[in-house]
Amino acid sequence: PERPRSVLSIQSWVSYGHVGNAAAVFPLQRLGFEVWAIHTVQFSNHTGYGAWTGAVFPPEQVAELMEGIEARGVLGECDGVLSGYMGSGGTVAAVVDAVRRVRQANPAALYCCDPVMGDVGRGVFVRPELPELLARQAVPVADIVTPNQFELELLTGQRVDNLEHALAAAQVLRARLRADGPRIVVVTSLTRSDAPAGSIETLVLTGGGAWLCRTPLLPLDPPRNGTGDAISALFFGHYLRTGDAALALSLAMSALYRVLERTHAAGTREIQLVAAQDDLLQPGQVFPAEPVPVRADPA
Ligand code: PXL
Repeated sequence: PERPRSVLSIQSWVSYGHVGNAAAVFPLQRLGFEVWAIHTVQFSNHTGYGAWTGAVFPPEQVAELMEGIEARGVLGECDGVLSGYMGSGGTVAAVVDAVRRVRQANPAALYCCDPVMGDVGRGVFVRPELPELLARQAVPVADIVTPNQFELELLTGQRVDNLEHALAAAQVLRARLRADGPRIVVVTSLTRSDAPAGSIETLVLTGGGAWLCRTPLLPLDPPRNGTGDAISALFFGHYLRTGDAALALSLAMSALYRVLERTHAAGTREIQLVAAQDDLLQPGQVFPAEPVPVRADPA
């Protein structure tokens, strides 16, 4: 019998709307994954509204839930760990320990770290200790990192304004990932000065090359929270399915574009993942991933 693929997803939960696990669990399920969700916080809604209710869960709760899952004897069935928004600094160490436990049971499991810290419009929107903790503890054990342009600048201390800058910063970050893994950097929400006007891109850098995928930039104002969470989940899911980073990039960007088209048409503040569910696995319009020349790695 062929067991289903499984992903452990450690992120925020919101009752209303779609960010964190509420933007990642359903897309991964729609791609055919069993999703083991651990929530780092439980809020009424995302923090972009400026007001919310609910609580940040203590980091010990992540460890407690991991112990419970481990006691079921199933950790070896876990194909990947995905992490996103953490409510507190202590949660970073708890996630790193969860990754360690999973790898102990399944050395082939991959860890995809979305270093959720902020974005261009809002600046840093997480607790101030998180950027350094993510950089010091999570990035070095990750196989895949999915910063947006703002987070790539924050992690590397380099300005990202054009394609050359983006590739250079991605290479710096790539060198900090776990050496035994595929080492993939995914830069989302890339709007560089040398790209065609009215477009938005995602850049993927691997050991085998780099690719860009470009879609039209939809006039979404305010910006829709959760798009980064959804694209990380979609990229990770499509990569685990196919083992092909360029294909995963094309499918994830295309799916997200269809979601955002629906969101624009519906005029909703929350991304329309449910309405666009048929596009998550097989997007109705596919934007290609174009290879980008990479200067030889001096390492
Ligand atoms: O999309 C990132 C994110 C995740 N989780 C929560 C958030 C945000 C961004 O606002 O508020 C709870």
